[in-house]
Amino acid sequence: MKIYDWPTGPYPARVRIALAEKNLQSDVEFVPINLWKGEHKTPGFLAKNYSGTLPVLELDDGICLAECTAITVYLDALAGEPTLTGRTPLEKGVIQMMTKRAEIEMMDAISVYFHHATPGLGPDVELYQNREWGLRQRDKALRGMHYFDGVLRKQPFIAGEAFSMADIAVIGGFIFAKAVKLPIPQECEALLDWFARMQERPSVREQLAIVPPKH
Ligand code: GTS
Repeated sequence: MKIYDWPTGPYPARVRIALAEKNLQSDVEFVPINLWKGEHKTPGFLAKNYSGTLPVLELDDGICLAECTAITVYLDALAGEPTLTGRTPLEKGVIQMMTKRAEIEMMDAISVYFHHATPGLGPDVELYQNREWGLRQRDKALRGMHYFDGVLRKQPFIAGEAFSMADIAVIGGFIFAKAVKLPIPQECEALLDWFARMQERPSVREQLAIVPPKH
């Protein structure tokens, strides 16, 4: 298998964490795609992923899977413990719901902030920017952090009693927040405690230790 990725990218980080949790890193070859040069918008890459985003998992027969959630579901089904996407129908449903919520309410909102209200990937890649929209999405992400803080005041993990793909999605949001210098509000104590606990996991520590390359 190949993974088209960008080593410090917050979305690719989600798949790297899932791979490490499932002990599958040695089964994949990482192929770097330079976002700053717009390599993810070339016709060749768009043929692999119509959305022009990373990460993409390419199987040995050439089939490509995009979207962190879809890739994680696939990887989870390949190997044993820990289960990242749930065992019972209810667990599976809740994990999918909370993963999507982590994207809509936090990670994707931070991404819009980055692409619209900061220089983003630079003028050659950011062909349209709407600062007002970006700032609104930044505020939405901050509201999302408060929401997840409330969730974690009642349960140890984002989707309930066990670590899952939903925790990885919020960790991805935190990695993005750090990259765009958006601090986690100090009053979100349960969220910050949870993040400290997440960093006890080697899969997460490994991602946080990667130093962004110069571009
Ligand atoms: N919904 C997608 C997913 O879950 O995979 C979002 C993927 C995404 O936005 N990836 C970023 C990207 O390709 C990569 S990174 O910012 O995390 O490194 N961004 C480039 C762009 O032009 O949007």
